[in-house]
Amino acid sequence: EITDLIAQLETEADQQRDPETTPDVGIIMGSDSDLPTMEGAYDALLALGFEEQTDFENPPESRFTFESYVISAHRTPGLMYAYCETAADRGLDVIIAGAGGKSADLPNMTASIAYPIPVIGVPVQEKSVSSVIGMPTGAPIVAVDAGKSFNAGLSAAQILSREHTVLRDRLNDYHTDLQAGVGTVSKQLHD
Ligand code: RP5
Repeated sequence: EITDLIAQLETEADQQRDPETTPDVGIIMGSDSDLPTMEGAYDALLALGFEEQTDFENPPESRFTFESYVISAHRTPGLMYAYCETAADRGLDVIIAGAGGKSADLPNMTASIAYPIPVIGVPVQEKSVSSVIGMPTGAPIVAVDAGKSFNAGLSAAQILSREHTVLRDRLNDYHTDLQAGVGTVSKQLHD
């Protein structure tokens, strides 16, 4: 099954599709068990009007899309290489990669292999931080705080927004909404 998936990724890369029809953001994680942490990235992108693209051949309606895969640096290294090496030709602009445990190597290896596609690393646990962010000079990764990934989704949209004004507007709206509850006296405390 892994070999089928690798072949599929290579076929998709060969198609050289119009970037408007390919996923913009790839969300990958080392295990299904990372999903509760990685859902924040989905939530942020969905809130900004992205849709999940589950079928590479049939893009959803939204211009902005993401895909997601479970890929393990240790259990499926061949798949990790194939995903990273085909990422640019498959049209991805940003990758969000999360992994947990002390050997959280998926984000850092993805950043190395998929370079220069920007990779946003999500350390699924506190103990994963050093393996996600501890990169040698010349092999950069950007990362968010441990255990939550909403900001990773926002950061991915920020990167894309440099090219897409509509995303810039949506991020500004999000920021305005965010400020609405700040600086006011908490009603809850006074009720
Ligand atoms: C890491 O090992 C994964 O990213 C996950 O956080 C951790 C444990 O994986 P499971 O044993 O739950 O599949 O590579």
